[in-house]
Amino acid sequence: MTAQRRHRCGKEVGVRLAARAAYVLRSNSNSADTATKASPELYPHQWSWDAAFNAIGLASVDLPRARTELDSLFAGQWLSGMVPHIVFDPSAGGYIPGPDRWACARVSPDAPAGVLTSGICQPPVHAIAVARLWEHAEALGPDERVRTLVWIRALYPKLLAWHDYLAQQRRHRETGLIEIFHGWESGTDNSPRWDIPYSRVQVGDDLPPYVRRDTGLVAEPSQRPTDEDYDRYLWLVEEAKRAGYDTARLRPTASFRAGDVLFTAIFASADESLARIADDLGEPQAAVLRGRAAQSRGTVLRCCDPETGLAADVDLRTGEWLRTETIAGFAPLVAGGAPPHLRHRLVEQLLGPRWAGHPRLRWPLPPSTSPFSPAFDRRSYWRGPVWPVMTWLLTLALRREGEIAAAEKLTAAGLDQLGDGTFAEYYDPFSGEPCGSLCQSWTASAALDWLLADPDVPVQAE
Ligand code: 9WN
Repeated sequence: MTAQRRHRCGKEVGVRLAARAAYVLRSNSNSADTATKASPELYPHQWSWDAAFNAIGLASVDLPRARTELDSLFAGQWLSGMVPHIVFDPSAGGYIPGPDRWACARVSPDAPAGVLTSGICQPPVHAIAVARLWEHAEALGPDERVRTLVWIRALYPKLLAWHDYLAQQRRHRETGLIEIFHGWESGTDNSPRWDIPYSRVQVGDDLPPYVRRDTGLVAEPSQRPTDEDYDRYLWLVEEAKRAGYDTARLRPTASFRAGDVLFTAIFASADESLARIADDLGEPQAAVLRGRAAQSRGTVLRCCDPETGLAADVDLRTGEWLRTETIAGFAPLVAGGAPPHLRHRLVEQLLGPRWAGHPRLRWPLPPSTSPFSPAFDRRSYWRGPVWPVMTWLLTLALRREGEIAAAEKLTAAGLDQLGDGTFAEYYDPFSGEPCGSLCQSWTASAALDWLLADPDVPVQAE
C-alpha cells in the first residue's frame, strides 16, 4: 500500500480507522482465505450481497483477494442462474437455518454440486462491485488491469445468467417489480416494509423444531427479530423447500409474495453496471441490458408517492401498496436517472427532519425506518437503527447522480459514526450505541471505501 490517500476525517484518525477496518475485514476471512464471514460469530458464512459490499472494501487494500471473494460466491451459483443468499462454509457451522435445513441438493436439480448453499437470493449488488473493482484495477496500472480484465471476462457469463434469472423468473408481470418470497430476500428482514405481508403468513403445525442461536450473540435479544418473526422465517423456508426452490411451483402456494422496490432499484443500477462491463469486454448484450435497466427504473418511478417522492413496495398477494416510511423509499436514488425535480425532492427528504435531519439523532444519518413512523423502534434491527452499509449505498448513489454535497455530508457523518472502531452491524440512531454484531464485515468495508477509494489515487503498490 502507498501512503498517499484521501482522508475525510483528519489524516491521523483516518489512517487509524482504515487500518482497523482492514484488520476487521481480513480477520473475518474463512480459514482458506477465500470468502469473508459476514461477521465473526453471528454470521459465520458468506452472504450474497455482503460479499459484493465486502469485495468493494477489500478492493481498497487487496484487489486479488477482492476478486477471490466474488469467485467464491459464484461457486455457489445455481444452474438456474440464481446466486444464493448464503454460501455455507462446511467447517464453520453455527447458523440457523444451516445447510441441512435448507436441503437444497435433495430437493432441487438446480442446486450446485459440492457447494452448500441456501435456496433463496438477495439483491444483486455484484455487478456494481465488479465495476468498482475495475476502477481500482485501472488505477493500479497495467498488470492488475490485465489480470482483472481476464477475471471479468470469466465472470461475465455468470453475472449475465444471474441477471437473466432475475429478469425471467423474478420480474412480476403486472408491476414490473422483482418478486420476493421471503423478507430475507430483501436483505431488510424484519423491516416494517413487510409487516402486512408477514401478518398473513400462517405458520404450519408441521414446522420442524429449531433452536435460535442469534439472540444469545447480541447485547440484548430485542435487537434481533422476535420469536414470532422467526417462526414465520423458518416456515417460509419450509414452503420454498417444498416447492423445490422453484419459483414457478412456489408462486401459487407462497404465503409471502412481495414486489420489492429497493431490490428492483439495485437491479436497475446493476444492469447499468453490467452494460458498461459488456461495452468494455466488447460483448453484444450492452443495449439489451440498458433497455432492461431503463425498464426497472421506470417501474421504480411508478412506485413513487407524488407528494414525498418516496417509493413503495407492493404486497403481490393482494395488490396493496406498502407505504411505510423506510429507507427503501429512497430506491429512486439507488436506481438512478430520476427526473431532477424528484431527485431534489428525495435529497431534501433524506436530509430533512423525517430522516437524517431529525433533531434527536446522534449523527445526521438516515435511520432504517423514519422516527416519525409508528413502526419505528430505535434498537430493533431493521425497524429503526442506522445501518452503515445503507448509508454507504446512498452515498454511492448520490455521488453517481451528481448530488455531491449530500454525498459528502453523509460520508462525513458516516465516518464519525464509525469512529469508535466497533464496526457494528447497526447503531441506535439516538444514543449512537453499537447494536447487533460487532466487527461486521460490510461496515468495515464501508469505512474502507469512504476512506481510501478514489480511482484517481493509487492505494496499492503493484
Ligand atoms: C438472514 C448477513 C445478513 C445480511 C442481511 C441481514 C442479516 C440474516 C439474519 O444478516 O440477515 O439472511 O440471520 O438475520 O438482514 O441483510 O445480508 O450480514
